[in-house]
Amino acid sequence: MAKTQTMLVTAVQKLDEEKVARLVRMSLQRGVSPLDIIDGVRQGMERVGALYEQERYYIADLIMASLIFQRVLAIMPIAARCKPGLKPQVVMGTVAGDIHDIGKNLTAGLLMAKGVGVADLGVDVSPQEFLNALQETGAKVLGLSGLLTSSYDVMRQTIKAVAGGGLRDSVQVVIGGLVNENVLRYVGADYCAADCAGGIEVCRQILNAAGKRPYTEKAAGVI
Ligand code: B12
Repeated sequence: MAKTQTMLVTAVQKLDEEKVARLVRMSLQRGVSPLDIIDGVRQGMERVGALYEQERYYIADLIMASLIFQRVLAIMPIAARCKPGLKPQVVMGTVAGDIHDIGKNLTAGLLMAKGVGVADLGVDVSPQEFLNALQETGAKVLGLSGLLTSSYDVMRQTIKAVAGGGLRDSVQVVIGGLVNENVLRYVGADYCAADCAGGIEVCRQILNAAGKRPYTEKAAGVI
């Protein structure tokens, strides 16, 4: 890992907002890709999460980490490239009971930047709401985000609801967040993406009719 990237991961871990902003600007000026920068910030946030788990950080620290991430996104040249008003090809949301949305927002934003229409349903989305959106839009990809262990059951219920609505054969389900291959099998999804680069690639492959191919990024090791 390059020195600046290592410094970035550490600055996020230490919740040093100003240093993070400085390092992000410096990396952009040096031509580091926004996705690599975001990955560095994500790694720092994983460390924040681990410290919280060890009870060395508090909930306020998780909130601070998410504010730092939002600031990084504001510095990134992503939002400017989003094209609103596209026909939704992907329905996406964070499943019921879960309000983590940074990764989902990032993935949806980057997909739109690549010209893919996304119906983003937000957070705490029920299985029925996902089904309704698929029926209304005719989208062929369903993106489910979840970062809580309890979200796995909700993902499973959502996929069952899609099947109950007669859409399971025509809709490909991609899960993201704190997921891995075991979660993929448990919930009955088609693809699993642990980062947005992989998620975007898999959505594009599906939309280009590349067919069903199980896909996984790094194992998150949560189950
Ligand atoms: C920031 C944060 C929060 C913020 C969320 C702010 C927000 N607006 O999202 C706040 C403070 C609100 C929060 C609250 C809670 N949190 Co929290 N949080 C985190 C933290 C530190 C970072 C998550 C994050 O944003 N990462 C950065 C993004 C960019 O990464 P990402 O989400 O993984 O997304 C990437 C990919 O997964 C992918 N992706 C994501 N979604 C999708 C969807 C699709 C379709 C695709 C293709 C790709 C994709 O693309 C992204 C970019 O690469 C994690 C720690 C961790 N290890 O992740 C804990 C963590 C997820 N939280 C945790 C917990 C326990 C909680 C709380 C229950 C705490 C509490 N006691 O209240 C609450 C839950 C509230 C709820 N009902 O949801 C635990 C979950 C443990 C578990 N296994 O269940 C974690 C793991 C921390 C820990 N180690 O204990 N949290």
